[in-house]
Amino acid sequence: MSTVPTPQKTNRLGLSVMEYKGGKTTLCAGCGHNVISERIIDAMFEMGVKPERVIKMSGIGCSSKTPAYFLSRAHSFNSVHGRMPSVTTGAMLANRTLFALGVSGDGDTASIGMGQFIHLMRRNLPVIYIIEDNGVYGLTKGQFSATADIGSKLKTGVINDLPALDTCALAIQSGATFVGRSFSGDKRQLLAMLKAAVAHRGTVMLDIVSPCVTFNDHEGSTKSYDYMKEHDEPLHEVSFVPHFEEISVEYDPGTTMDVTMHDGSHLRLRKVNEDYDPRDKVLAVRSLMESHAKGEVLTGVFYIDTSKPSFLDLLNLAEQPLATLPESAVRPSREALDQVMEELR
Ligand SMILES: Cc1ncc(C[n+]2csc(CCOP(=O)(O)OP(=O)(O)O)c2C)c(N)n1
Ligand code: SF4
Ligand SMILES: [Mg+2]
Repeated sequence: MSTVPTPQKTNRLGLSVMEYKGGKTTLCAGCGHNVISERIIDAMFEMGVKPERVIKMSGIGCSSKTPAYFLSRAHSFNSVHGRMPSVTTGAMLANRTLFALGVSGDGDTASIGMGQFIHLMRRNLPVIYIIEDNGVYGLTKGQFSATADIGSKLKTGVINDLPALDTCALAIQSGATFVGRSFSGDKRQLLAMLKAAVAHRGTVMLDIVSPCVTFNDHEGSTKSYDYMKEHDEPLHEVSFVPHFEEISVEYDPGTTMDVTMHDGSHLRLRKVNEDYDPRDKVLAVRSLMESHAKGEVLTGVFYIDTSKPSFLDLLNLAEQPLATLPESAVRPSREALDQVMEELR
């Protein structure tokens, strides 16, 4: 009896999920970063993003190694520690048709890369910037990073006596237009947020708590699986309807906020506790500060602004990617240069 092979599910580009995979991970088994790579694969597949259009950008760290483990058909640039934002900015200016996905760590972002991070947020460059946040420098054997909470404990018994930087509050204040926090262990929320991130045109900053099983998953850590299970406080239930799918589930405006995104997709936030408007910047920062003071880890989409122009719009760049413009279009003629020199005399 012959068995008929089941046809593989394909997306709107006719690609199977296999075409979104990458190399085999070399990270520790159980590392939260591996789960995030899986969700990125799912989100890109389900949104039908063409892999060849994607530029995977990263800095240095276990987290920054992960672009090797998804989308092997995409372009990839593993930059210097903390310098991914400037390399990404350059790449996007050279070719505005690319789709930028940056993966960083809490060390890569909140210490050596902080200056670059803030300026990237401020510019609202179209990029999805992910921080795989484990509160330690995993690659260099688990020292505290600047996102580690005050009072959290290393395996060696060392207590962190400095306050944590909140990268979400910083991103909102600096100018990013889609900011949220999730947890690698919350499959549904993370996938919905990543898909919405794909639909956004501007800087998306997602801080994803991602436990380091080797150096920061013990009792006394505030970035462990157990701690997150007990303290994760979802602000709302996040769901997402892409523009190419028919809306099949109606919603009650009294309990759910529907945000229409640039491409016509819908981000739906069903309230869990109280009214929350993710378009209110002050409320977003206040909610983050209040929940932190209560010892909770607030997750969800904190802030979204679909009206602010992206950096590429602001610069009024030519539609044709700069990288493909012929020399005749980008090189001033001798006459033009002579004229400039004349004017400077
Ligand atoms: C200029 C420079 N300084 C220091 C280092 C050492 N170093 C490598 S990775 C890293 C921190 C990585 O931490 P994080 O970004 O949180 O990534 P994780 O490994 O935790 O995923 C440091 C300090 C380096 N590679 N380059
Ligand atoms: S050291 Fe930590 S962050 Fe690095 S791969 Fe292992 S579990 Fe992940
Ligand atoms: Mg880290």
